[in-house]
Amino acid sequence: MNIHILTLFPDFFKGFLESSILARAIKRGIVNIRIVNIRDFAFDKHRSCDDYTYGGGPGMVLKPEPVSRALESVKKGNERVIYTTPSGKLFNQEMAEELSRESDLIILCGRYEGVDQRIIDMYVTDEVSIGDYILSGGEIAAEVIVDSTVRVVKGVINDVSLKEESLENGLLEYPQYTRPEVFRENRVPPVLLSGNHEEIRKWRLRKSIEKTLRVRPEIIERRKREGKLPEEILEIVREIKSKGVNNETDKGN
Ligand code: 6GU
Repeated sequence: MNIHILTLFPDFFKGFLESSILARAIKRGIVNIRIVNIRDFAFDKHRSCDDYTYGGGPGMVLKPEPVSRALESVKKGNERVIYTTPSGKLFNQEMAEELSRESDLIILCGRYEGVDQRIIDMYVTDEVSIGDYILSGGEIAAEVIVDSTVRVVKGVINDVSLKEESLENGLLEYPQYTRPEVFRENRVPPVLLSGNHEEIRKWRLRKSIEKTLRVRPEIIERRKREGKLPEEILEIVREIKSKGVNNETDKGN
């Protein structure tokens, strides 16, 4: 997979590309990431990339010429061009999985008040936001998109861990423990030491459901509407609800 990231702040990506999973995927040749400095395509005297907004108002807008030249320099054909902006479609795991199946991606990092609309109209296939808050630029969003996309590219991390973690049943993760068995008088839940795999599976499922009902109840409601919750889960949901959702913690016992 080839990813081109177009930005006015290429230094932003220095540490990022050296981070573990990504660095390994790059080293193994599974992904290829190129950072393109938009300023290298600004040809006027001051190499300026932004200008005032027509119609008046605060903030600067990314000029179309340098951005289009930068895009043309990396575009091969009909690959997706993602523009990071707080007014885009909300990014999620499903999008990461969809993007992970593409062979080429271009990500244009938004800055200032945004980019000239003609760039969006002419080149952008996906306007993407990573959440309902404002970042000072699209670089962090681009990193989020690349990280979550690359780690689900086939062969980057092993299938078993992907399947386990991925909100496969749509629920949040159950609690995890490692040694020691007792830490400052707090024991690991005994069921996890029992060796009874079916009991462990049921305990984890219940913990996942409890946590989801507590912090993201809308996930359960949506999955229910979509008919995506198996009877085993529905039954536990009903049981927990009849007792009232435990609003404290997800401590083990
Ligand atoms: Cl993609 N860009 C900016 N500037 N802020 C954001 C965002 C993107 N997603 C959420 N907030």
